[in-house]
Order: sequence, then C-alpha cells, then structure tokens
Amino acid sequence: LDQRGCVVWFTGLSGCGKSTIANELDRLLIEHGAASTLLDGDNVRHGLCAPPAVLAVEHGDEFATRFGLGFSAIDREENIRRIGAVTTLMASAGLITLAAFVSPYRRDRDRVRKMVETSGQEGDFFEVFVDTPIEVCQQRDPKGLYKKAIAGEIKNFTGISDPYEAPEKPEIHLTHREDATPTDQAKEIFDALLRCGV
Ligand code: GGZ
Repeated sequence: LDQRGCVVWFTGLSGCGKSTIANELDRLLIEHGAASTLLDGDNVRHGLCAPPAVLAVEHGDEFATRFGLGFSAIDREENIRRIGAVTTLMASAGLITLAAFVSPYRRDRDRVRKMVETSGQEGDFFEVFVDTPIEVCQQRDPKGLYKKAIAGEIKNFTGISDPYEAPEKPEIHLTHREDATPTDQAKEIFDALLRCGV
C-alpha cells in the first residue's frame, strides 16, 4: 500500500537482452505485489512513436512527415523525450516503470533522468546498462537486423553504422556472463532496487 514510483531505464544495443531482462523483472515485481509496468520498442514504436509509414495511412503525408519517428539522431531524441515524459507521469502515479530502449545518446538519457527527478526526487531514476558485447548481439540477431545492417539494407543501425554512447555512471551495470540467465540478472536488479529503498 506504500509504494513510491520510480523509473528503471534499460539501455544497450539491439539484441543485448534488455527487453527480456525487463520482462523478467516486471514478472518478479508483480509476483511480490508491486505495481509495475513495462514500456519497450515492441509496444511504443507501434503507437506513441509510430513510423511515418504507419501514420500516413490515417493522418496523411504531412502529419506522417512531421510526427512519425525513425532512427535518425533527431528522431531518436524525440522518441526518448516522449517516452521520458510518459515514464515520468507513470512514476508520479506510483508505478515502478520499466523502460527498455536502445537510447544510444547520453544526453537524451540524462534529460529523462532530469525530468523524472524534477517531478519526483533524486534517486527515482535507475539507469541499467545491459553491457553485452556487440559480437554476442550480432550472433543472436533474432530479427536478422544486424545482417541487414551489415549488408547496408538498414541505415543508422546502432553499433554498425550509428554510435552507441555507453553510460558513464549507471546505477546498475550488467556485464555479459554465459552462466547468468535473464532471470538471474532480473533478480540482481530486483535486489539492487530493494537496497535502494524501492
Ligand atoms: C537500432 C533499430 C534500428 C536502428 C530498427 N538502430 O532489437 P530490436 O530491434 O527489437 O530493438 C531495436 C529497436 C530500437 O528501437 P528503440 O526505440 O529502442 O531505439 S532508440 O532508443 O534508439 O530510439 C531494433 C529495431 O528497433 N531497430 N532499426 N537503425 N535499432
């Protein structure tokens, strides 16, 4: 009955495991009676931050060009800004809000931190760096995106043809370990959140 909201922000390359770990953490939190919710590219990039081609169908070309989002630096900036605003609202409503986005730019992530902490208090934003080597992500390649990016079929692909700026001081730094399952890693974050008073 006494739950403070917060934002747990996962950042890392495509295929690093951030959504999988975030889903496990969400399950763990709910099992323990917490009110948590999860946002990731799989839900947000279809609605709140849909691409131009999707918006064009219902809203026409001008609207699609102005408000549809792709993967250029400025589109990613707006993607993270919108998500940051939504997670800020969710956290102030008392939810443990999990967000899993590549979010490759340090400045964009730091702006979300500021937004969350200005609306709540310092310590409400936990940055989780899912630090999986690109070789491992590339080997997993569940959607075949790395293959396409290397072939030049996808432009601005993070880690291949676009930068990734690693967090300098994340609250939680998960390094890749062969012997740790996503459930183990979610438990690590869960314990760290408890230690921080969530
Ligand atoms: C990076 C891309 C790209 C490009 C499509 N670069 O592994 P996924 O597939 O499911 O997660 C990636 C997702 C990234 O969307 P985000 O909203 O998290 O990106 S950001 O925070 O940078 O705005 C990947 C897929 O979309 N994808 N094109 N060019 N990832």
